[in-house]
Amino acid sequence: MENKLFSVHQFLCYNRTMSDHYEFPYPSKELESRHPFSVYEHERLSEEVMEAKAKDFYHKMDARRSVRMFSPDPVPQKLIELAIQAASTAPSGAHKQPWTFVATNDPEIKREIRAAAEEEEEKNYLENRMNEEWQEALAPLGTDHHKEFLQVAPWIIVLFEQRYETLSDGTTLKNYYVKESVGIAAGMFITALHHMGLATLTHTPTPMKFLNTILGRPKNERPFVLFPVGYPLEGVKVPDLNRKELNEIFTTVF
Ligand code: IYR
Repeated sequence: MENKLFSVHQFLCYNRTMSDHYEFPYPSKELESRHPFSVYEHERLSEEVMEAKAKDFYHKMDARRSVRMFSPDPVPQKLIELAIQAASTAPSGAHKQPWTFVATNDPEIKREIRAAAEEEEEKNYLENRMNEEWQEALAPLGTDHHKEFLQVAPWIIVLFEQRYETLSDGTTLKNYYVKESVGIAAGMFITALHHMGLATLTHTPTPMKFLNTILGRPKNERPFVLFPVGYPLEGVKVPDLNRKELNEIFTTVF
C-alpha cells in the first residue's frame, strides 16, 4: 500500500500525462556515482504571480532601446562586473562557457578602438563594402561611419568567443555551439545592463579583427560583439521602431 501517500498534485499529474514517471531517470545511479549532482532549488509560484512577474518583465524589456549617444558620466566598474557575472550564467554547449568579456574605460584605448572602427566603417559606408540592399535596410536607423560613442561612453566591453580552449601544456580542446552560447550570453548581458539602468548598443564594426590587436587577445578568441556601455545621453533620440506583434513571431502547433 505504498502508493497511498500520493499528493493531490501527483495524483492529477499521473492522471493527466504520467509525466512524473520516468523510465530513465536523470541522473542514473551510475552517472551520479561518477559525477556530482545536487537538487535544483526551485520555488513553484502560483500562475497569478507568474503572470504578474512575466508582464512586469515584458514591459521592462519592451522599454529597452539601443542608444547611439551616451553620457560621458562615469559608471563604477563593479556594475560592469555584475552585468558580466549575470551574462556568464548563460547556458553553453557542454558547459564550456566559451566567452571572454574584455572591458576598458581607458581613454587612449577607446580612442584607438574608435579610430580603427571608423577606418573599417568608412570602407563599408563610403566605399560600398555594404551592398545597396543592406544600406537601404539601415536607412531608417541612419547609421554612418562616425562612431563617436566609442570614445564618449565610459566603458567599452568586447565580448570574444573562444573557438577552442588552450590548456597550459599547449593542447587544445574544442568548444561546442560557440555562436549559440555566446549569443545567449550577449542577450543576458544586455538584459542585465538594462535591468540595472544602463544602456548599450550591440555594435559590430566590420571586420573587427583589429580588436584582438588593440586588446591583446589570443588567437583562439574572435570578437563577437562590442558594447559601448553607459547612461544614455539625456534626451537622446531613438528611431520610432515598432516591434513585431505576437502573431507575427509566434505560432502554435498542436
Ligand atoms: N557595422 C555597421 C553597419 C551596421 C549594420 C547593421 I546589420 C546595423 O544594425 C547597424 C549598423 C555600423 O555599425 O555602422
